[in-house]
Amino acid sequence: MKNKIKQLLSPTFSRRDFMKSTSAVGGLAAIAGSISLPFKSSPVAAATTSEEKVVWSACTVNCGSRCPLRMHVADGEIKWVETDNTGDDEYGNHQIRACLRGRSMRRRVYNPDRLKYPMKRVGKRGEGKFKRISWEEAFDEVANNLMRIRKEYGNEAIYLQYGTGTLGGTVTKSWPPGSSLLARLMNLSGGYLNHYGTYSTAQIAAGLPYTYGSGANNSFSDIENTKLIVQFGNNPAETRMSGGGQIHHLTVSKSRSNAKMIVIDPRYTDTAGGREDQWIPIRPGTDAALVAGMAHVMIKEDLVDQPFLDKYCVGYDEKTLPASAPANSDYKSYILGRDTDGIEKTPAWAADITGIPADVIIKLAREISSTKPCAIFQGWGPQRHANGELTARAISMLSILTGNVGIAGGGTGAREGNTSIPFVRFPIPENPVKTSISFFLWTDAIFRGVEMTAKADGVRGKDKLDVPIKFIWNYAGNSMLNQHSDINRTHEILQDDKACEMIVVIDNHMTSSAKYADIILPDLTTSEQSDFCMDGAAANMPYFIFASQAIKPVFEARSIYDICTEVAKRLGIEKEFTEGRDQEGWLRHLYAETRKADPSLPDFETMREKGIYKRKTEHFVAHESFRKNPESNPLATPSGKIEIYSERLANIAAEWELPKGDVIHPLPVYTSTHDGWDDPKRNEYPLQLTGFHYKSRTHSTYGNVEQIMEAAPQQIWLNPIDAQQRGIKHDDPVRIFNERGEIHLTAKVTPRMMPGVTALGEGAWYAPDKKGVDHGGSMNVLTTLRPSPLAKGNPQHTNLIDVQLLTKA
Ligand SMILES: Nc1nc2c(c(=O)[nH]1)N[C@H]1C(S)=C(S)[C@@H](COP(=O)(O)OP(=O)(O)OC[C@H]3O[C@@H](n4cnc5c(=O)[nH]c(N)nc54)[C@H](O)[C@@H]3O)O[C@H]1N2
Ligand SMILES: Nc1nc2c(c(=O)[nH]1)N[C@H]1C(S)=C(S)[C@@H](COP(=O)(O)OP(=O)(O)OC[C@H]3O[C@@H](n4cnc5c(=O)[nH]c(N)nc54)[C@H](O)[C@@H]3O)O[C@H]1N2
Ligand code: SF4
Ligand SMILES: [Mo]
Repeated sequence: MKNKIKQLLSPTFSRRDFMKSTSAVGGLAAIAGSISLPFKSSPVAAATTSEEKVVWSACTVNCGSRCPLRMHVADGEIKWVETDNTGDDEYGNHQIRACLRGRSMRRRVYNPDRLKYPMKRVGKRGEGKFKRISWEEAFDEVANNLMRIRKEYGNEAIYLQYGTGTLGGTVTKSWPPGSSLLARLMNLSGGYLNHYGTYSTAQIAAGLPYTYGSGANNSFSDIENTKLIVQFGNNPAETRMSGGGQIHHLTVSKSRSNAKMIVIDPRYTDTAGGREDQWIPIRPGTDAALVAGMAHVMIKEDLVDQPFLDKYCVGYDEKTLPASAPANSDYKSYILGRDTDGIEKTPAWAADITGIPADVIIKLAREISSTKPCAIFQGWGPQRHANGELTARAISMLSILTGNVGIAGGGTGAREGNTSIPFVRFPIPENPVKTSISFFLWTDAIFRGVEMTAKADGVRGKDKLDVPIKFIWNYAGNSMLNQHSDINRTHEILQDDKACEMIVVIDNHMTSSAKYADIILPDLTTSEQSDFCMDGAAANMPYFIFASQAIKPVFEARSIYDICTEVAKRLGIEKEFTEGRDQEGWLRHLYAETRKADPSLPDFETMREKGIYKRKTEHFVAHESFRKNPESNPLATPSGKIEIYSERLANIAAEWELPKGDVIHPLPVYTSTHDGWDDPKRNEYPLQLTGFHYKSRTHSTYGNVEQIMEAAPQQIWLNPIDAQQRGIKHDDPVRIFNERGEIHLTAKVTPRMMPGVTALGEGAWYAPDKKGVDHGGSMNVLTTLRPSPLAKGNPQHTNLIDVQLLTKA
């Protein structure tokens, strides 16, 4: 492994490697084989000088950070990669040092999976058989199908798929899709079916605003003012890596306050990793029960902040319940068992559900309520569940009950906050189509689109969908397959090319999603073009990067700006699309607009030369002005207060059509769910399976860099007790399965995973054999397409499985 890491950082990755490995790869083998590429017509243009130059570039993937890369280029080739060298080690002027993924960028640029030419599907959809076509053919094919489908079904049949592969760019920005160049193109020609919500934050973003009117929390930098940090399923050591990432802010500010840190997670995470004072493993999907058990202690022992609850909140007790609410529907009554379910939410009750001993729950409740201020954060792991909307609101209850909202060192219980430097984005005309669906229901919208309604499926802007999805633009996304749920079912839905008639994939690599394309358009990487890059989760040191073109485009790859311009030409809207500018022209224009609003920013040429601009801002304290004066600074809730009881949710619960078992509730209650710890299905599939975002990849991106895969291999995490029961030892090959699919992988047997629960890093590359068994460890083989109740989002961490030792047949 040591060797591999050395290799990863070494400058010797030759052009020949690129070529050699190219011809060794499945889907592209046919192409590479049929077109011989002599060395002299290599993909990388010959340089006039062998002198090395250093070019600022960036890693623009969706990991929550965003890192500058300095590309060392000679002979027209990236030889090696460094990162930020501006600033120093002083916090606030620190270097934004890229993680190992970003530093392996040239292995993504020169990857054997790299898409080289436009291609057209020749086999069945999903088979991965393509033929090379010219760009002219490709553009004609795309434009003609767009016009045909538009005419036959209307613009509502055209969908922009979720894709976050290059959300850090400006011209190249892939997410939110409504801010992408494709949205500009489509909105100039009739519009497209939009989506709301994200795979990242569906449940918390849908739920928490009912409580606070927003999802804001204090910045991590504010931890220097706290006494106690509590992290619910929050793992910035893996999900916000790098010198610019939140993990750096957490570590520094924690060392300044010397605050104690408690980590609540079914896994012992890298964020715990010796920094924590206590790790409390919890059964996935049960945080709301833990909170209720703690609330019981706080109420019984008179530890709640009653004046705060009376002044700032709605529905803690009868006093502040809205008039429309039935008797005993307040939070205190729920906890004390005076509501309709009649169950007292004692620590013992919570212990049965969460797997956390009652005495630990009691001690935690006393500690959180007696240590002031206390900073509670939740990652997005707890909410990526079948009851995630309720869980997100429940966790925030701890901050509310203890009166920690709106003060330095306290917080709201949401995810940590960020600041950014305002930047003018590409102008996107309004979408003439007003309909939108949940980002997660696009597969439904393909096979039963016209059955989908507002009340049953969360269709917005209309009572129901009029047409199914017929055309998909998939730009910088692998959510056509790998990142979406229930891969086997999704495969069936996509394979029918009479249903969705046209899929256009614009990517750098032959991903599993690209295999489902009808037309593949090879895009440039960030290294092959110029762009402004930003929007990292950077606490109180926001920054942006000017990424210059480091190398010429490889093979026939073209930029998204070019691609959209060519399609616009065929749709007769080229002038409207380009407004007479090229990519550089737009960068200059957008930056000039940005500087108009903020003349203190460096000029364009300085940015190009210096590469990065950083700014130090103050701590961010969420809802500080509300805390100071709630009358003049109300929250964005209907009452202007913190709504523990939400009248709006009570109305939705009464009006919406929900499948059996789905719960929408005005209070942040605990509910049990399908595929949860107490689902009867557990007799058959006894282990819970959660996902997590893994350091070896950003979702699936970088998942084909061999050296990184070896440094942090894909394995299923399994507690020694569960392993022993099954005769499994560390590194043994295992079958992982449920009713939806099967994966073969090796086991990581570790006490870092709580008993009864397993975990897989999400995003591994799906690698099915002929029987459909995945050998890549892509966990969406096992996840469900059933959406969560309120957000209609992805419950991708709620799963039941079994694991068996894989014995050779
Ligand atoms: N089971 C499970 N599934 C999950 C999750 C989970 O926790 N569990 N997490 C979900 C979450 S939070 C998210 S955000 C989604 C992410 O899902 P996606 O947004 O689909 O993320 P990636 O898999 O990284 O796919 C990004 C794609 O962009 C491509 N790409 C990278 N750079 C460029 C570029 O410059 N140009 C072009 N054209 N393409 C580029 C990459 O090759 C890759 O195919 O996954 C979701 N899926
Ligand atoms: N290296 C890397 N960084 C990334 C990404 C990546 O793919 N790779 N993806 C980026 C993106 S788009 C996103 S949205 C974020 C995702 O950020 P998060 O959603 O916060 O990340 P996860 O790892 O899914 O979940 C965080 C933790 O929650 C735990 N968890 C799961 N279920 C529960 C539960 O029920 N209760 C509790 N208490 N904990 C639970 C998991 O074990 C995990 O340790 O990360 C971003 N950063
Ligand atoms: S993957 Fe994230 S942390 Fe790593 S270099 Fe890229 S932007 Fe930075
Ligand atoms: Mo995400």
